Amino acid sequence: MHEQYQPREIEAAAQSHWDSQQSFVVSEQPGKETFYCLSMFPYPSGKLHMGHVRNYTIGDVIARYQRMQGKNVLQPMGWDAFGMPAENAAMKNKVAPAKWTYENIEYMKTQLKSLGLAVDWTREVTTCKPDYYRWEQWLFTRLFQKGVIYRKNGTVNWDPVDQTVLANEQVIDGRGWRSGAVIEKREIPMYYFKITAYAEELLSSLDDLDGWPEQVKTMQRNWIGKSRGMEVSFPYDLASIGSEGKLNVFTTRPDTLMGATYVAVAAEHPLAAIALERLAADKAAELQAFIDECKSGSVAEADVATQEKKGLPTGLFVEHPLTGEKLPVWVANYVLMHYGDGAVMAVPAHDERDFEFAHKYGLPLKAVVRTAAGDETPAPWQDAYGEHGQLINSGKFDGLDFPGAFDAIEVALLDKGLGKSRTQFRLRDWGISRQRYWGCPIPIIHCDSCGDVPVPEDQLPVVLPEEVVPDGAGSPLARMPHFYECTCPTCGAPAKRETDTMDTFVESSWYFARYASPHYTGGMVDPVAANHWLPVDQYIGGIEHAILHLLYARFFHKLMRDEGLLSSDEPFKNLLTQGMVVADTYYRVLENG
Ligand code: ANZ
Ligand code: ZN
Repeated sequence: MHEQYQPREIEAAAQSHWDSQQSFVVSEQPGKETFYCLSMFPYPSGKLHMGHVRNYTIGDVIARYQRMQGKNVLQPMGWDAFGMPAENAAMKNKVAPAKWTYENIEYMKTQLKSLGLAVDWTREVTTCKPDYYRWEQWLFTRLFQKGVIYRKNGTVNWDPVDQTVLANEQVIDGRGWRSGAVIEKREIPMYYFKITAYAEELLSSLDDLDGWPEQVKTMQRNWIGKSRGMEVSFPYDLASIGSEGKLNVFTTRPDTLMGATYVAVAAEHPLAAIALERLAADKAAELQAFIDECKSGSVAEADVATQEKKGLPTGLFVEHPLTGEKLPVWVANYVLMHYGDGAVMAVPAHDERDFEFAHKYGLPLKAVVRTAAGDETPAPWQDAYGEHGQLINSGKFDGLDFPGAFDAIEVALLDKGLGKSRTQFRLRDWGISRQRYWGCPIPIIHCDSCGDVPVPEDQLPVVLPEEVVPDGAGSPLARMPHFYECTCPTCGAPAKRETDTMDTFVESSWYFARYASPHYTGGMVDPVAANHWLPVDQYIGGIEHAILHLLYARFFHKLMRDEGLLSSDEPFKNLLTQGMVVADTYYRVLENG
């Protein structure tokens, strides 16, 4: 026995003993209490970093503790292997993303193994392998047939020099990261998961997740963003617009209706097109230039929120639904076409964005909510007053509080057929089409006569060719006839295979379920094994995944439940989020060197 701990010797001996004994290989043992301990799987970026070590150590401690409690503990590991870094590395080093990825996996696996984690390596899952993603494609075809996946036009960042679509993070200050060209917005057909159909459940079942940090649940609630508001219609002013109709807006503050002093529409809104026809030539040209400007620039929500507010008057008017007063219609860059109705009733006294806009263009302000200090106007006007309060300057609604005003104004609008309350979610449907090479192919065939045909089950998987080195100019798959040329499964005519791949968040949305039966060939999961192990008892990972990954995984779990593949409602019973390791590691050199 050595006096000092000899890690190289002792750990190597212990690890080879565990290996030969298959100490951490587990199987379903009915009757024995199970514990599924899962750490978020790594992206094979090259080498492990301290964040990995920290994360996996936490998971390993929990797994070993539970084993010592006599439980049948599953602790699996795998690789989140598709993604853009592999394409970037490929372009830099002229090596295929597949080769780069597999080599990284091999190296990182030896690193992970040397940590001596109590992992059942027989369950290793690698998401870029066809035996994994074929089930993702299978589920896609099922959901497409059910209408849970659908196709519509989506807006993307288009790099006019590289002739390619860019991800939001590849747009830097409105320019392409490689070309430096000013990015344009483009509409292209994309596939969407109808996650909004699950918005209500994704929100309400958060209440059952007692083992999740409150902070993460709050972030998810805010992301889903349920708001009760009102649909309000502003009748067209016949003289200026030239036809009858109504402008619909969505507002969460119907109590401020009497304070609306103008309305603003998105650049893509139909009223903007009407304005172009009716304005004098010079004004129309100016408006057209502004609309074009709005269409360029990044599509990222954060960029839209922080950009300088700009707009132009259209010369059109609408009528206030309750007073009949004529309100000018503006086109404004802060109004989003794909949110609500693509138009807002602007209340500069109580909405920050409207305040900034009205201030810039000299539009009137009308205060309709008394401030907490009891003032009519927060003098001097430096900012909008966004709090709820008692109504003022609102005629018969004066004195009402927020809920009272909400109801009374709804009654008044219903009476005129110009509005009704509506629940709205901030959550959008999940667009998963990526014009990238290193991802799971979308299993759709486009036929001139049959339309979008899902690839039949016996033709799955649609295998991604691995010997490809992308060059950054669009997806290489779109230039590979032997990949995209095919025949229509329905009518047998020549057809074209979809060349877009899926968002890599799709793979990480169900890997936890695949670990229950990683070698199962009869389906996405073996339902018996899935129900044996799931839900995960303890999930461990970085806080940076608090919103998207966890929301998509919860969504997928419910999709799989509704396919009859598993029976629980939620994938992760307990969640532990570790912080990110961002600082330098401090160390001290001992006297002896
Ligand atoms: C009038 C108003 C007065 C508003 C006020 C707010 C405060 P959430 O909570 O995110 O759902 N809005 C509606 N559609 C929009 C669009 N397409 N683009 C940009 N903004 C839009 O927000 C709903 C609020 O966002 C709505 O309520 C509307 O502004 C704005 F004192 O209407 B509000
Ligand atoms: Zn066909």
